[in-house]
Amino acid sequence: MMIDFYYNFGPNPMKVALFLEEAGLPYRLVPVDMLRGEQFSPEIVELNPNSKLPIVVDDGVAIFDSNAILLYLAEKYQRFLPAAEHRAQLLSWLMFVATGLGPYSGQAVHFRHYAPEPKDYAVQRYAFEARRHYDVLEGHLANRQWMVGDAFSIVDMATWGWIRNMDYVLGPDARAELPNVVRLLAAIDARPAAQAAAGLREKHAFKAEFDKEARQAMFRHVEPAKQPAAQ
Ligand SMILES: N[C@@H](CCC(=O)N[C@@H](CS)C(=O)NCC(=O)O)C(=O)O
Repeated sequence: MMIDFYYNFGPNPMKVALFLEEAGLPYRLVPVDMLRGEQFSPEIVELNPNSKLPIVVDDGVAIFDSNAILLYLAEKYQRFLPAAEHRAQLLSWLMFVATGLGPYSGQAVHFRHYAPEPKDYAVQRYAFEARRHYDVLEGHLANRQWMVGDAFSIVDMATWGWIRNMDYVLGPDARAELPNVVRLLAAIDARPAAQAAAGLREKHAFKAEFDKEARQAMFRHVEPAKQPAAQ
């Protein structure tokens, strides 16, 4: 049994890295360099028509989208699933991360750090929505140690992928106003598996320079890649 893990160090692949390390499953790393546009290669598109990471191929079965991967692996290997009575909460919070926390945080990063001027309205909109989702987390965690039930689960892993990037998403001042989120982050960061997942950074030199090639891969709405000549 071997799992192929197509990854980079983005928030979404890191959730899956944490699961694989926590579960102690044997896996092979397949780095995909998104600043070089490798996510658009035929091999990747075949596995994930959406051309994004992470992707896992487990026993010949390909699965994409980080939260789907977490649920799939948790159910398959019966690890890090909240108790059955918490099933509704598991689905609600996993979808909250998948459809709210993640996308709004991602767009907040885009507008805050990458968009050209004028961008005030968009920065305000996405900073507000990202922060609103973090505030929902903060309230939810006020009287509980973990996201769902009373044990560490895949929902904490999904949340970790984003909250470990809190400063970059919300700016450095937010931390002081989100003590419960910071507490969850510290509890997960202290786990050896989280340290091993973070250590994957040393295993491959991903491209760092955000040059024209990177913009052609990441910002195709403004910098379309050169199309191959018509036959
Ligand atoms: N909903 C997807 C989002 C995946 C995603 O946006 N991944 C980023 C890295 S964290 C990516 O592959 N970006 C490449 C691109 O946008 O071209 C998930 O949760 O897995």
